Amino acid sequence: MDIEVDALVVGAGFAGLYQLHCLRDRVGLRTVVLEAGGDLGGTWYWNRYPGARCDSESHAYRYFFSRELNEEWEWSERYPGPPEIRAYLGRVAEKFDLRREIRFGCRAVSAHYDETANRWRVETDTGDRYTATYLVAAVGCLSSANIPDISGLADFAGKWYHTAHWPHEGVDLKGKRVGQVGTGSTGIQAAPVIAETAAHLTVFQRTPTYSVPARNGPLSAEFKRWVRENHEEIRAIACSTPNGHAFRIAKRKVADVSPEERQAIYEAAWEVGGLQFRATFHDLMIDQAANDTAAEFLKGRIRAVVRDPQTAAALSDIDHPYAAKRPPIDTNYFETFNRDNVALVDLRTDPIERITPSGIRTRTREISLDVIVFATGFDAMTGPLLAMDIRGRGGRTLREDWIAGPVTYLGLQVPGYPNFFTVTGPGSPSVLTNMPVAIEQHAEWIADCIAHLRAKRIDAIEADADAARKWGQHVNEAADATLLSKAKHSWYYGANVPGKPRVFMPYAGGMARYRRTCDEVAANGYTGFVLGLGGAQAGAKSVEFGAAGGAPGI
Ligand code: N01
Repeated sequence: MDIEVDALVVGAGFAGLYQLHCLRDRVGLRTVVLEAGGDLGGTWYWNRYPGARCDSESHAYRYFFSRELNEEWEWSERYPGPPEIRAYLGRVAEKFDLRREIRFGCRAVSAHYDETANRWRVETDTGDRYTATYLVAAVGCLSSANIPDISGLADFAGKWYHTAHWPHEGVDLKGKRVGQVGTGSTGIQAAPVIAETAAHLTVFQRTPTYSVPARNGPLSAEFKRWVRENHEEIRAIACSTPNGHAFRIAKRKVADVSPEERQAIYEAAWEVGGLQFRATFHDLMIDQAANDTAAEFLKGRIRAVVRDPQTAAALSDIDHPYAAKRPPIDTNYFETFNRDNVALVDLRTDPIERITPSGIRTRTREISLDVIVFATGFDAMTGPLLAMDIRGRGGRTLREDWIAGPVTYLGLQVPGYPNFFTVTGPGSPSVLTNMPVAIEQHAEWIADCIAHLRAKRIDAIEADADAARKWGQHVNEAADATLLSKAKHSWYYGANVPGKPRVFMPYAGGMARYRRTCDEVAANGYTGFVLGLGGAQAGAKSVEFGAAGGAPGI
């Protein structure tokens, strides 16, 4: 079936839903959303592993565009779990009547730009063909599962699962010997819950990681009322902090306080729990000596909790600054290693050699398993985009153009791909922020941009190649100005996927600063973009982003 629309949005998570609302209801475009999953939710549709929970606090993990929506909705816990987030998105879809434009179970497999017609031609795995003037990828940053290529997996006689494709009906782990590979944010959430039901859990750890207790719990009636009554204040904080969370980063530096005060600050933050721990000092992410103090505090906590000294040493021998890799938060993660039915394998000293029919063989032993859980993360940021066959001008593929790493302008557009937008694409703050805040800013910017094009009868917008090159430089400099650059083996650099170019992908200059840059670009006539096919109505191209330093957006 051939279907003609104004705008085609790919993905029906937080990003796709709001993009649909903006384009259809504010700009007045005929808009359709293609969604591979069977329902709304994006990452929250797929990630149903034991212990899955958001690590942004619920009062900030939401849309801010509608006060009425927030007055009607009440989160039950400090951190929402997937069912509650899906229920929230369901309410949003119902309130704004979004479902009728969404095609579920429909994966976009290719998107080719037809230069003659100035249209995007998109094909789906259901055989539908769409033609659209504007194409918006709202495919998420962490939606392409990374399943490690460990030899022997096909011969494993038990069952194996990746956390991001957890069966919706659940997995009965009762009485099972489970091996969990991976100890990032996901693995740290999953292990304590798996350990409660499995007969035995072996955690295979390649890189030890810091974690701070989440301290989840039900929200009091008083707090819920405060959230309802302070919509604008919460929004103002989330939109002005570098990381999009509803808490401010302290202005003080580590050296401003005595060691005793510092200890008291860390202890208080430890009790409060969650990502606020990294907001205790302004310089934690830019000064190694400052970061060392937080790192030592957190390593000390691991050693204090974990009783077996060898296990404690393996868990706390962390090789990167605190929060240089995405910092997990947990509920009883380190405590789990005190259970009789849990063991840790340190892959740095005893690496996996292969998977056998009956379990996992490391260099020194074979561990018998009924179930393997891969909590091994994602081909982040570029993975979901490159999974589609996207072709721009001259039939060039995005794969070719990104062979050395993603090239974007503001994480919003790619040179050579007119009228194609990415929501929270590589080069934008995205994963370094509280995602809904970054998503809202992008969806609104894209909608305003398209409204501008239509009002001025401009047929296309395309990132200028030179502006994209300069932006890429700026993204690198922003990362280099922080300690994020000290963890070159993180997924921020694509290091978790063999063969992936090592390029720092998100923008570390902070969400608030990024928002200002995007606003200035638009206000100045879309500097750095070429307006109109052939550049006939080219916008000014000269564009400066200033020095890269400043509080990082994490
Ligand atoms: O993935 P990860 P994740 N052999 O890449 C290990 C978000 N998130 O799913 O560190 C053995 O962080 C790998 O080891 P190493 C959040 O942004 C949000 O945990 O590469 N091990 C690592 O331990 C987060 O950062 C929430 O050496 C292998 C683990 O697998 C992002 O998702 C919740 C391996 C992967 O960690 C990704 O987190 C959960 C191999 N071959 C996640 N390959 C919220 O609450 C990989 N590993 C919002």
